[in-house]
Amino acid sequence: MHEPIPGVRHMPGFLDASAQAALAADIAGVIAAAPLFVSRMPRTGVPMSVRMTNCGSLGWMSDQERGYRYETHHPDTGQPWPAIPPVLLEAWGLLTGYPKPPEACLVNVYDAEARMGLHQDRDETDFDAPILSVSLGADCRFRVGGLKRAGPTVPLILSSGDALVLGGPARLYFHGVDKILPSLTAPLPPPLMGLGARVNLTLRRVS
Ligand code: MD3
Ligand code: FE
Repeated sequence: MHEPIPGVRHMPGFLDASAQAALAADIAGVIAAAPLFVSRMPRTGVPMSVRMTNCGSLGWMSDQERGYRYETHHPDTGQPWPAIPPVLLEAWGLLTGYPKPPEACLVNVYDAEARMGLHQDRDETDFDAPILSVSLGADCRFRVGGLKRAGPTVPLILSSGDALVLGGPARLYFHGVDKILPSLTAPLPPPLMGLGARVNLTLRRVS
């Protein structure tokens, strides 16, 4: 565990192979109940390259008409999001120490060509709570900057089983996923294999 950037805590190998496999099974269950969907950029309607779903009481989504937001129900099925798997709630308590549980767990599924442009996470009203990210599957080249889009950024490799906690000053830092590096790593654990190359779980307190 190291903190090259204040507020960014990277824990390589936080989940071992068997914990990753168990979590992958949980996430396959989430996707079965809440199918992957494609969010679109506000105004332009350009589809994002990442497919997503959510678990928890609130789920993040975006469409052309109403933009980035949290919703209590799945946009296609109209059902409430499934529960956050207990292992992720335990990781939240252990790694963030935040007194309240996460409300949202965004499940991002990347194929080999998917990217996520530099952005800030600011659709929440509680910026005091940290964000917890857990990665499964292929490595990715991730980038963290500062509070201004144009400032310098630091590259970071996220691998399967890694946890990342973003708190304090880093909570509002610009960040993005430059590239999935499928050749360098193991495939997604079996229940998720075939859905994509990399899955990231982002836990947030919203309100
Ligand atoms: C650094 N997802 O869903 S998670 C997102 O790998 C998102 O899917 C990426 O960015 C992914 O919004 C990155 C790690 C992460 C999350 C929030 C951050 C890094 C962050 C907030 C501030 C700084
Ligand atoms: Fe983000």
